[in-house]
Amino acid sequence: MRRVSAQVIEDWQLYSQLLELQAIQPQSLLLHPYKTIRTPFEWDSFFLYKRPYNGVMNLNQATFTTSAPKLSRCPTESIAEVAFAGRSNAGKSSALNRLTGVNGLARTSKTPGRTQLINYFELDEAHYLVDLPGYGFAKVPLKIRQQWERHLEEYLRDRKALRGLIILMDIRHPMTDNDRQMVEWSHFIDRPIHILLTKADKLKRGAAMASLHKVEATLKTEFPGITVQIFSSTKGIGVDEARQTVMNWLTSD
Ligand SMILES: Nc1nc2c(ncn2[C@@H]2O[C@H](COP(=O)(O)OP(=O)(O)OP(=O)(O)O)[C@@H](O)[C@H]2O)c(=O)[nH]1
Ligand SMILES: [Mg+2]
Repeated sequence: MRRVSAQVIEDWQLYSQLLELQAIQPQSLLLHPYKTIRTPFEWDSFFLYKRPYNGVMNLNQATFTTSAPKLSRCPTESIAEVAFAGRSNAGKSSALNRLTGVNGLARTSKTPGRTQLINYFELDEAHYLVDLPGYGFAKVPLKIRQQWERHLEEYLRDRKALRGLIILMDIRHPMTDNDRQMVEWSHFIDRPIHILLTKADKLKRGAAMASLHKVEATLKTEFPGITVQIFSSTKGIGVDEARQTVMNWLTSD
């Protein structure tokens, strides 16, 4: 029988635990039947075909690649990736689906705390979009939350391929304490940040613009260099602008 190291088994156990919390349903297993890793042996020799990078990148080529429980399990061949972070339920997975135009790419849910793993979507062999687990959701068990905070910190600090971070905030209550912590941390480690004020369709135009201007004023004084825009996955508001930022980061040297 093949042997795998204790570290592989430990990582696989963490993966399984998070996968369960993420509650992957049979439908999504059908969508990605060969991509759910069932044993530590498969986990150790996980292999997927990668689309070669031919100099042309298109967001709608995005396909699910893998789910990683921590940095050391993220794809090693990544040259450039853009991550989506934000409070649980802020609309990260919906934004990924809308920006790529691939329906059902990332799992969305009315129940907060659904994305528990670092979910990778490849555009080609070297470029990825990354759906990070949402922070600030009290119902996720404390131990998992602490573990996750450690892994998120490690990912943001040490992931060389990370070209930029899209931080999503609900336009009706942006810059919560958790959001602020996220912005401060990412700003500190010198990663470019672009904020999407999501669910803009839930506010009238005037109120949406007022929220935008308030966040802009805060950023100008406290976090110069960070950009912000309004966004709605449902109504398609701000999609082109957000796509442009993501593509610029992915193609920058
Ligand atoms: N009205 C409106 N609802 C949205 C929008 N974006 C997301 N939602 C809804 O908000 C809920 C959460 O969306 P998700 O995309 O799953 O949020 P998430 O940030 O990925 O959540 P976690 O994975 O739990 O961290 C779902 O019910 C979505 O349909 C939007 O632009 N407008
Ligand atoms: Mg999600």
